[in-house]
Amino acid sequence: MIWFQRKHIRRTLLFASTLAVMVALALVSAGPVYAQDGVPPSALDPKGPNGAAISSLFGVVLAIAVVVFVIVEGMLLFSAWRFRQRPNDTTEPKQVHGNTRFEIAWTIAPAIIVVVLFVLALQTQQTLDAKPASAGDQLTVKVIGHQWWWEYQYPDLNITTATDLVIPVGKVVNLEISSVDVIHSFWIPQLNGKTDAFPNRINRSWIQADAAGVFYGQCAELCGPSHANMRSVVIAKDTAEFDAWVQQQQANPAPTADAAAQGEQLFLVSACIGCHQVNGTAAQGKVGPNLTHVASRTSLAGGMFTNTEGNLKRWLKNPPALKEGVLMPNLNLSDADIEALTAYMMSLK
Ligand code: HEC
Ligand SMILES: [Cu+2]
Repeated sequence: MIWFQRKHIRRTLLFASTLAVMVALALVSAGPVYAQDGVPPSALDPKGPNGAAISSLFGVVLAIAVVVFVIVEGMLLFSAWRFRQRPNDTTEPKQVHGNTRFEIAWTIAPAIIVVVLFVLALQTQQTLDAKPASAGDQLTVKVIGHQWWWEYQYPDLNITTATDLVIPVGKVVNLEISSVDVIHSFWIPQLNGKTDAFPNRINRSWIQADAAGVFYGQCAELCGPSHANMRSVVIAKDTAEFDAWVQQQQANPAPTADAAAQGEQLFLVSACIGCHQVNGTAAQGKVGPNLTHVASRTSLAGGMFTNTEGNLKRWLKNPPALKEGVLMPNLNLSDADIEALTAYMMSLK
């Protein structure tokens, strides 16, 4: 008996100290600072019809789970207390085995619950597939996963951009989701559930934002070392603002300042053009994000950094040092070249 108790105490101590070490590690390990930190996207705070359908299904499932939990735990605690050993108990309790009525009950009850959940999930699935009857004018965007950033092409508007998906408020936006390399999964928790992105296949989904706002997303399929650094930002704009954005994106930018013009010249004779496109120039590379309007985006490198002069410089200095496994190499640029290239990038509004 004493031996048992000592062992018990040892185990408790071991468990408590392991927990303490884990908590300490979690607090100490400071990861990179993401553009979206402080605004964790929550599927339980939906901002569009699809997000709302998913979140209300979650509410129902949670309610059922709470009822089951209370009943099961309640019975467990009650039995442990009611049938506990008392000081003057000398005989063993009555030994029982099996109870047909109970066994039938606890087989049928969960089966009914599972069927109910199945029907509810099917209904929600239908809601997600059907577009609202009122949906008039719609927009189509091709969402293309790359290791480790998302590309967006607006075929009807002739726009290509990355990381920031700009959409008009209140409109159905049809997403044609695919990938150029491995399997990714496009997920904006407040607007819709996950949709896998496969190479050589288009998966369709749609989103609609009820009001103007910024909704963060995260690649939801392990896709390599920088999977965690593959984020996305949906920016829903009112019609007038969206139209202004479209016009801006359709125009070819022209660097005005001297430093930017110098940077453009350097860019056009550097390795950059083998991987990046800038509309209206000789740069037609397709490996990295289209940079035509890079300065108009809120974040860089798959949403890892806010798009600032300082972060652009840090990026050009040594991308692999900032992003694990990144497909943009360190080009060993001099500080003067980084200045000029950054001025050019910042002129690409
Ligand atoms: C071998 C191909 C390659 C070369 C060469 C290259 N890049 Fe990149 N670049 C990429 C890739 C891939 C990314 C996306 C990386 C990521 O986010 O995972 C990228 C990202 C960027 C970004 C961030 C864009 C955004 O929207 O997130 C900038 C800016 C950039 N590159 C500028 C340059 C400049 C300037 C040069 C030349 C000095 C250059 N790149 C050379 C492949 C390349
Ligand atoms: Cu991923």
